[in-house]
Amino acid sequence: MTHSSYVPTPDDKFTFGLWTVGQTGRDPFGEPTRAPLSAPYIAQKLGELGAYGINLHDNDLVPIDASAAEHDRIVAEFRQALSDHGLVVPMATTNLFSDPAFKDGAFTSADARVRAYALQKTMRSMDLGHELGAQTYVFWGGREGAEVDAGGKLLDAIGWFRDSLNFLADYSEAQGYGYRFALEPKPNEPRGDIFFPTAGSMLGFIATLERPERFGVNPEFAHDTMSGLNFAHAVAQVIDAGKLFHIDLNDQKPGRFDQDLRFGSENIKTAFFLVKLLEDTGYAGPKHFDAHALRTEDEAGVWAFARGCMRTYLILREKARQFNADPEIQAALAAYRVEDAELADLTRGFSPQKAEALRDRTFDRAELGGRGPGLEHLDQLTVDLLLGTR
Ligand code: GCO
Ligand code: MN
Ligand code: MN
Repeated sequence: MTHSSYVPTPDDKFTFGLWTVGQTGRDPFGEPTRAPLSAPYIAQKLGELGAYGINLHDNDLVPIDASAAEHDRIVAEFRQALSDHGLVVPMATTNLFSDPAFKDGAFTSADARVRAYALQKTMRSMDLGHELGAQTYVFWGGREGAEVDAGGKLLDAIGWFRDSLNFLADYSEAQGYGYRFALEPKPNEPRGDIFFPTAGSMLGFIATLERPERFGVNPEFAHDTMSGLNFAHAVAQVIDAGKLFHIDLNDQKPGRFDQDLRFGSENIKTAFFLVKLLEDTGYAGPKHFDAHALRTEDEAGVWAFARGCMRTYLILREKARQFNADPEIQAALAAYRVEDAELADLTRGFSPQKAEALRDRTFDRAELGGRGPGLEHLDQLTVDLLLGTR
């Protein structure tokens, strides 16, 4: 593969949030290390780099206290920049975490006024997203959680969250927006514990909504990794449920604070199996890099970060193709699986006769337990492939 084949085009559907490349390096202990970048300038730079689109929270673009006239001017300038640089806004979301009003939750606040304000802010943000052409609307409940449970609202919070999402799904229909909603789980940070911490918990919750077909999941690499979970496993379950509506790609060391590292910079094997999963199953949605440059970096480092996220995805995509086409790997994979047509029939689709036949069947446990599946060999072939020695 030549170097140039790892340069993205909009067809690759790579997206960045305004808040990702626009992140200024502020952290809980230190001031920004980079100057803010304007939204039109971000559009120009991402267009040059071959990205497909830009995602945003309402207040990434329009300040929370902007007048109607300012709103219109800012949105018009941004739309112009998007069209000048061939970018779209596939996903929009609401900032329900920065303002002190949301310090104890937005949709799950114990204060009915805060819950109503969160609903109002989200409707306005959905209007903005629609104006910009967004079709996916993400809910990340950064403040929907707790440090202490003394408030006794655990069950209420689930109900309030459900009421809000049902209301907003109806709003989307009433306005003719047709949004698909993607719920983004995270275990903690900024709250000590965030409600609905995993993809599986979101899937369970979606089934309780009035319009479950409008809701899916927006899993994020770092969020599962923070808890020591395997992100590719989580995404497989979301795909199996038909609920992969969006995906946030980045990287993270397990057990650390929320690092939002460049995609593929840390857990290269999980990143590989994730890319392989997305490519093999034909995921066609945007691939959103929800990450930011290291705080050490200047603006050049920001664009090196953005290029790196996309380049690594493309390299891993090529590696996945190589994996699928490698005869030795495919032979090892075939040897790993033991298929048996008679048993397949017997174990799929219950009937009393099948149950009877299966009960009477004799299995050679010693033979089953003695079989070597060849996973060491297969995994080393994968490592060789990833390290470039195959
Ligand atoms: C985080 C989250 C956010 C969300 C974003 C869009 O850990 O901070 O991943 O970046 O993805 O707010 O919903
Ligand atoms: Mn995150
Ligand atoms: Mn995210």
